[in-house]
Amino acid sequence: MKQHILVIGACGQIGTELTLKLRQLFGNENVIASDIHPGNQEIMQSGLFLNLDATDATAVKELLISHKITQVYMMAAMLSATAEKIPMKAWDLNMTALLNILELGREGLYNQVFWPSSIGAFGPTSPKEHTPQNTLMSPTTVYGISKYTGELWCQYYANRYGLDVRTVRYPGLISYKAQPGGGTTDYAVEIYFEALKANKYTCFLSENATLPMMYMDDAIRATYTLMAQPKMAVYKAYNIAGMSLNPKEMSKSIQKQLPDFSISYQPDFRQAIAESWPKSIDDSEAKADWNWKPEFDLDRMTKVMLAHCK
Ligand code: AKB
Repeated sequence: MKQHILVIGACGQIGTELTLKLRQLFGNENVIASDIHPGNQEIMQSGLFLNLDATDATAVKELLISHKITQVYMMAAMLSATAEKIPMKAWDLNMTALLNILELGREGLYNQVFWPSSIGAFGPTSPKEHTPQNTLMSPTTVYGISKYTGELWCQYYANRYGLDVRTVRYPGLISYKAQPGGGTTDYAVEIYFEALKANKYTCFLSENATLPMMYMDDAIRATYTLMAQPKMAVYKAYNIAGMSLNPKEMSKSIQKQLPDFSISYQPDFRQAIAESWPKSIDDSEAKADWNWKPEFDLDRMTKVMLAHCK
């Protein structure tokens, strides 16, 4: 079936690369980018962009109907560090945007929706190493609470209304086309830009703050591969793993290319968020159900990042 795709939150870090990839796969004319802010030149020039507030249910509904949308990627969200500063706004944005789109799915206004969860859905009582997909969650950040609650809502709409909703739990994502904004894992992008600009970086996490991370190409491939699977009998929020990294290991990888690069550490409030999250992720269900396999390791990613962040 020909897809008419809508990406909501298309100009953020993930939305930008996802939209460009979907346009490549399905045709520029079949993938609409929408956001409250315009995006980079590539997004704006490669296809239709529409200004859309994800919390405005009426506007989202009109767009779904007028463009006969079949598939939605609901990427609008506030990330963990910003969310801790304005918890009620974060809750409102993250939950309203999701619930609007789930309700419109229940009304039959599209066939399939992707909604991203995160390793932030886990909490300090979840196992730290090889954190299983199904385990004690109990997140302690408002972002994590919104992600875990969002997973439960997706499961509810899948079970009760048969909605075709799909989810992966993204690790920290590393990319160069669009900057992340307001996340705990943002250091892993900043470090490359600062390495090239100043040959040094002051990190807001401590040197041993190990977290699950992934290069963006792998995350985008996981996303469209999951969406291409036949409808699943049960909703699952899939763990996907790429690498487990800390700032010290990243700096060593950069030093292989830029031997004079130096790093210092000034951990701030984001350190506590990082400490509440897993260090590594067990993604055996994604491997078994849809052959998930990451392609990028740290040094390969560093080479690509340093070549492009210039
Ligand atoms: C964040 O740091 O908030 C995000 C995430 C891990 O979901 N990158």
